Amino acid sequence: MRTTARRTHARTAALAVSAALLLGLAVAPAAEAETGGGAGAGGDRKPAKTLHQLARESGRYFGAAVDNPELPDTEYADLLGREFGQTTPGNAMKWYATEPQRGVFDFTAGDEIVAYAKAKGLKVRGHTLLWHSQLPDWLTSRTWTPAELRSILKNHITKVAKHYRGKVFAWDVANEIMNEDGTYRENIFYTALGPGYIADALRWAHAADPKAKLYLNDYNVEAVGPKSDAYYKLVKQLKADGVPVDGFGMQAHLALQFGYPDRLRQNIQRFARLGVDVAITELDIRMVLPSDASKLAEQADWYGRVTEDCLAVRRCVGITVWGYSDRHSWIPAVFPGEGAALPWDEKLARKPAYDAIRGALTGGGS
Ligand code: 9MR
Repeated sequence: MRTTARRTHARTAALAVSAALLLGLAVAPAAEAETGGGAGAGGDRKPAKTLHQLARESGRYFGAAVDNPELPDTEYADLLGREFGQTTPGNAMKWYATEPQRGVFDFTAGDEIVAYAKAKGLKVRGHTLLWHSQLPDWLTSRTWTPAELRSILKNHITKVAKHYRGKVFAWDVANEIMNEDGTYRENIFYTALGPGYIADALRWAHAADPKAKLYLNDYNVEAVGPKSDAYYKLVKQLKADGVPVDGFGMQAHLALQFGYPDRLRQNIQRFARLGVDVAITELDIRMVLPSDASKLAEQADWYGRVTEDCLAVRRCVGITVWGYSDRHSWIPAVFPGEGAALPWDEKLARKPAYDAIRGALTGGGS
């Protein structure tokens, strides 16, 4: 139903444009209408609001991840500054980058993103204080006693969170700590310290930056299922124990071939009822390549639905897309033969997904 309605609407819009062209009417180039930076030729046309400005109207943010090597691509980076109100560093704040040697901290890459964000008026989500992946060799290449590992983890979290105090508004404190079946992932911290490392990490992060919103964050948790159930139980327990947990991040790396997570809205709602915020933290919607009009229409429909599902719950505070153009995306390297996952294409032209997000943010569907 929903897909049909959206497609019908898209078709109607396309027909209207064709009709206007036939009649010789001026049709504003999309980029100009979006970011014209001023009035149109007649002086009476306001530039269209950006995705973030629209999200802002309901008290939310609309953001995108960025990685340091992308910043010199100024055409690309300018779009980030123009369209979004929030950014997440794709890699710059991960352990391998911030503590490349034991006790030796390097904030160069993270600071670069923070400076860029500040210059463009974007707020920053910190990502991530604790993860099983992208750990430095010094940490993974030998074994540690539980006491050593606890002290290493505490020091890392404390130093990084203190450095970015006042510069990030939220942290993904613990990233991807559950298995698909809802058991704890046996990362080096779990193996040495048991599940209590998660509460400790949250407490240390809170001590270092009392104002930052502290999140648990994972993928494949958008639907209701064993993995999201495990987080639900964990967040409930942490709250009951007075542990500082403020939010649950649903990464939302979706793929058309696996179907839409139908109970996303209900899932967001149940976390909100536990008294935590929810954020869509790493949204992208990939497809098996090549893309075609029907896949792009389905992708657009999904982008619209995710946006609507977030908007439907007061405590869903914002949406971050993981990159924004197919020019720079992690997907083709990890899932060969898949991609085209973002709302802008390689040439930075807006895809149907962009209009669908916009439609959802303006309450008119896509
Ligand atoms: O976008 C990140 C990419 O540049 C890295 O190569 C990759 C390494 O695992 O991590 C990507 O970001 C991940 C994020 O930190 C956590 N959730 C999954 C993301 C995609 O892999």
